[in-house]
Amino acid sequence: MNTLNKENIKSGIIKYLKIKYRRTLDTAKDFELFNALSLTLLEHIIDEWDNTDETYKNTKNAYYFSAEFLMGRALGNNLINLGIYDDIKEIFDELGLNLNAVEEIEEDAGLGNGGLGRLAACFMDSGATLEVPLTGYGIRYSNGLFKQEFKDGYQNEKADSWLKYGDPWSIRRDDESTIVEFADMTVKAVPYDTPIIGYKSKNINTLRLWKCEPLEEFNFDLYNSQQYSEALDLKNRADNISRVLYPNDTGRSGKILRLRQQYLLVSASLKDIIRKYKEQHGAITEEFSNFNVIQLNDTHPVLGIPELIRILVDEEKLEFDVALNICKKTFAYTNHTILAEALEKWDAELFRCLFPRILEIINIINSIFISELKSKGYNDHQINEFSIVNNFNGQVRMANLAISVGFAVNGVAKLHTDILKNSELNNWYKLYPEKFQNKTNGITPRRWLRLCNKELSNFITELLGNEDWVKDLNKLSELKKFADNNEVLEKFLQIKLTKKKQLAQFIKENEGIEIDPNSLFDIQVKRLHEYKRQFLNSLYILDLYFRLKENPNLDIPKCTFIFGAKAFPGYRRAKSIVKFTNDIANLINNDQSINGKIKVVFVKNYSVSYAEKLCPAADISKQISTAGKEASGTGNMKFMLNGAPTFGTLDGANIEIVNESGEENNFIFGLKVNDIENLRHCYNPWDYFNNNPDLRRVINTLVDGTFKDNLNNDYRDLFNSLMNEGDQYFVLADFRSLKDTEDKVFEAYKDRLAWAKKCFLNVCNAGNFSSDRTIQQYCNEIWHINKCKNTK
Ligand code: 26V
Repeated sequence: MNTLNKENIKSGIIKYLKIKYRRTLDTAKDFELFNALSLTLLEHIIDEWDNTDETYKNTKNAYYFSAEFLMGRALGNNLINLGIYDDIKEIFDELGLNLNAVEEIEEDAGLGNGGLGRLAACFMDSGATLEVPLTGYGIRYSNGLFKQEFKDGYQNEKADSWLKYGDPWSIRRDDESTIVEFADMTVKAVPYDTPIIGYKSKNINTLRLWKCEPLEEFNFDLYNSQQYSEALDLKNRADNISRVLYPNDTGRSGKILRLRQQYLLVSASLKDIIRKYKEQHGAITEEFSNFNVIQLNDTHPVLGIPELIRILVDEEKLEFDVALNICKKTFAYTNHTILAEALEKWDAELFRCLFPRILEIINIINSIFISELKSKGYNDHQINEFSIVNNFNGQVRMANLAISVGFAVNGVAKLHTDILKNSELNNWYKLYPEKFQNKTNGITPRRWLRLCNKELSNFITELLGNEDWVKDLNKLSELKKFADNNEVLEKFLQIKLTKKKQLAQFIKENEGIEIDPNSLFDIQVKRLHEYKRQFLNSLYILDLYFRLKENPNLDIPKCTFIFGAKAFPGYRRAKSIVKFTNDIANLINNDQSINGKIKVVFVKNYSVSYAEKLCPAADISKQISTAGKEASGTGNMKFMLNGAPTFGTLDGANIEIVNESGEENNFIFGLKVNDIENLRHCYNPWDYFNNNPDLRRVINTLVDGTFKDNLNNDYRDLFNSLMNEGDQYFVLADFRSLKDTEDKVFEAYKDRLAWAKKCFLNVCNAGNFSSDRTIQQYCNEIWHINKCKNTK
């Protein structure tokens, strides 16, 4: 560390308050302190950042291409990783300032939708901590994921303005801007670099995000001839490209914007990589892939494949087959979902309008690929399944492009990879068995324990005698020897209560609802989707409420059910589930007759920073997706690491979680993948409806007027999804099993110490779910890159 001590931190803060805001310490606002402190720290790491770049120059580098990086807040995490959190806290205390308030003023960088974007952020942290040359490339959306509000129980979306207090950690690098050409417009991609600080390491990696701008601020000629709006129109068209994360892409204009984003990302990033390569190595040859490997985070950046060929052939004058060979050794692809509707397919016609040369290249790749298939003896039907361009409707299938050219394809949890190999992508697996790999996801222990649960972190450090576990999470298994130590378990429970009190306070301030920290906190937070089955959870809670009303002496502990979820703005059913859950919460929370025995809170605007408050406070982590549908899940890992048993189906990474921590320390229920396969042919939700009066009672509330939906048939539609459209996600089939398993939770929760032991053993066994382990596997098995320590 470049001489960071109390004095120069203080003087740094004072200096930046003065030059940025004309303020002094006693008049500074929290956001001004946030910026001044951030700039002070940035100034101190710049040299190490430069040195890290130097260190990586002559070695193989990995690039993570991702349309999403869900970074959350930077300040607290950077303080932890720099190892100076406590020092800064002391300085702030001495100055009579509130560090916590300054941390809380920071807006989340919400440049992602959910798991896929957050995984990218965790990977960045692990890359720097493991000291590997890993750079992230993405888009600097001016507006990230929408802000969620509720009105009459319905979700409303507001624009997110994460930049309102500035973005002190990023540096705009105008000098490294690149030009990106579309058929109908040429724009400038300006890089903004954010340092990724390795935990207690001198390696500072880079996240480079592109902002799209016009080549000229405005067209002077137009302006001069007083065509003001035309002059600005060109600027707006360019600005729009990086304006907002995932525009609604149902219409043609939305699709075009989304494609422009994808092309901007890959074209600018590849030109950047090539510029650096040529500075080091001169002209491009097949050697390129000995120095560069690109991980495609889902299909969103797959246009990078034809774009690299275009650059190599058209600009660097390589032969097509050489360029294609380079691509075959450079790109690897990660699949994050088996849901067909999420696999990208684009009309070739859109490609023709935006980048005809890219379409031409895709067609050439495809014809080479098809002749290979022919020579291997595949028939026309099989070939059309593999084909990058769909023969019948002319659509370009991005996953097919990625798998046919890329050298590796990976799933994100064991079950997910098996499903890809054995069913979804079985034809591809038979064609290229050597390409398929599994890389079970992970989470960074820095943000998801060390930062968000300092109380538990300190206790773990005290028990283990050092902080090595933060960098080597498998060390948590050494805690197992305390699993029967009542004193340790009591202290562990005390910490859980502290975190629950903190969350209760936050919920009171933000949601206006009082919850009892001594009640059981059952938490389900994640994106809202039918397959994740928040609906099943809501129906269960409603049933519990009805039973409680019938029998006020029902033997259950006091419970608080917490939801957090954003629904895609255009996903009607997901939005109806938000409304239904809010209506249930309203009904239950306002019914004095149940004495507050159960409460339901749907927190608004669930985000990374909200997750940091929720995960440490959970008694139960709800992970109840239809088996086979959740590729991995990573929230499940965050809860486990903070000591909450998983209440879940055998799906995604839940399976590995339970394998590590034991079925006896979790609550597994419901249909398994096999059961679902067998049941699918003969499934009739009405059988369950007719045979289970409790289930019938709650489902009927959707159509009997118990709840009102502004007369727009939202509830009727939800009813239909279950009863008249075959209940695709097996909500009815799993209802009874969920209920029986909830009863087991209530029973187990009665024995405080036995409960504490279950929770504690989850912490002990969470080591495998560090993203450090995941990234090490990517390094060893896909990227073939080595640790490269910055020693300067
Ligand atoms: C996207 C969409 C968009 C349109 C509406 C339907 C739909 C359904 C699913 C998705 C998911 C896109 C990819 C994604 O975020 N996958 C998540 O990746 C995580 C990291 O690997 C993984 O833990 C989650 O299980 C997986 O859902």
